[in-house]
Amino acid sequence: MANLNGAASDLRSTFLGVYSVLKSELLNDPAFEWTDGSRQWVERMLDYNVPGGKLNRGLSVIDSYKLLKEGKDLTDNEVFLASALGWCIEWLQAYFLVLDDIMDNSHTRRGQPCWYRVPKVGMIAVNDGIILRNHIPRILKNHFRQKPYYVDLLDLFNEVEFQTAQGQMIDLITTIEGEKDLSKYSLPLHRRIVQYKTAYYSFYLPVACALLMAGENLESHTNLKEVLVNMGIYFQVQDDYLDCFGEPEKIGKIGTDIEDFKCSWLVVKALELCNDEQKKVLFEHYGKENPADVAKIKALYNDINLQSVFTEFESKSYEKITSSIEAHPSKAVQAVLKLFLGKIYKREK
Ligand code: GPP
Ligand code: MG
Ligand code: MG
Ligand code: MG
Repeated sequence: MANLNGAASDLRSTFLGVYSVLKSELLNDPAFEWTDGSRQWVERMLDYNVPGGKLNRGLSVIDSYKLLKEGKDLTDNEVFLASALGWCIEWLQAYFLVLDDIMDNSHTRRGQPCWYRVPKVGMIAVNDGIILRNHIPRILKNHFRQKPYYVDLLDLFNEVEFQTAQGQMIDLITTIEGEKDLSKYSLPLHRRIVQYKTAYYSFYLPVACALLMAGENLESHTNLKEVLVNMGIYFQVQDDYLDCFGEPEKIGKIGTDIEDFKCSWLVVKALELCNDEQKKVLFEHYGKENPADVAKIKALYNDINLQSVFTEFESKSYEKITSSIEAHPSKAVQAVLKLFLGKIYKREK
């Protein structure tokens, strides 16, 4: 393979090159009797759902591994393996998003219709989600079976998937039709949801993959995990904020949290800040499909200045996370964490 140790701008194209390799292995998986039709379906499904995002999670594995190696040039093989792990996370993300969009009744994702909304896809998307999920252990088997950390990798992906599904479960059961009750929404409930549904797979998993590759034992990195989970919580608060206040052209999706009665950071803060009259508006109009109801909620969010409440939260979180990073004993780990925080601070997409 060509030189894999290029500048940062080349990293993305190197990473995308690895996607093509992994995809073609999966499309020629000897465990299945492929037909042209089935191969075309999976290829289109992968191209539609796997590589089109920001790729932050995937690229983070390579960045983390580099920093853990303290600047030593990586071999081509190391770059390939770190990229393959990065792609496993992107596959996991694709699997989650395909199914999450069905559950959230979403319309668009990454600037295009959600996969289940594509003509002729519909509920085949559920099985496509399962296929995406099944690809992960196949990639790991193809490239990591002989590694001493293979079992730990499998266990890590299983544990993190478990945590995410638990978070998604609480996210969903708070919105059950007929049991909608805003008075149960609070900051601790919100924290519990987002810690599980987002933080582990988005922030802890990439670094944990890099640590395993570097021969580290995950049990000895509890501090690091805590900082990453806090970063993940901050990241999901941003996601909640952008759902309402972001520009769909930038975030690539149209928000549905108000319609879906989600326990979003915004509604939790609104409940905390509003007066009795505004509380009535929230209770009456939150969680309804009708655009007029949604508009009432958005107007209320503006009345209580939620945007500046968020801006305040954003700088406070940045300060807190930065000081917890600086308390970390290892400079290499500090560098990893600072890089991540820098990438998400004040993000607009
Ligand atoms: C993000 O929530 C959480 C996930 C994508 C995890 C889904 C987990 C499953 C087990 C399917 P979100 O709904 O706020 O994300 P978005 O705003 O991108 O739809
Ligand atoms: Mg969603
Ligand atoms: Mg969701
Ligand atoms: Mg969201």
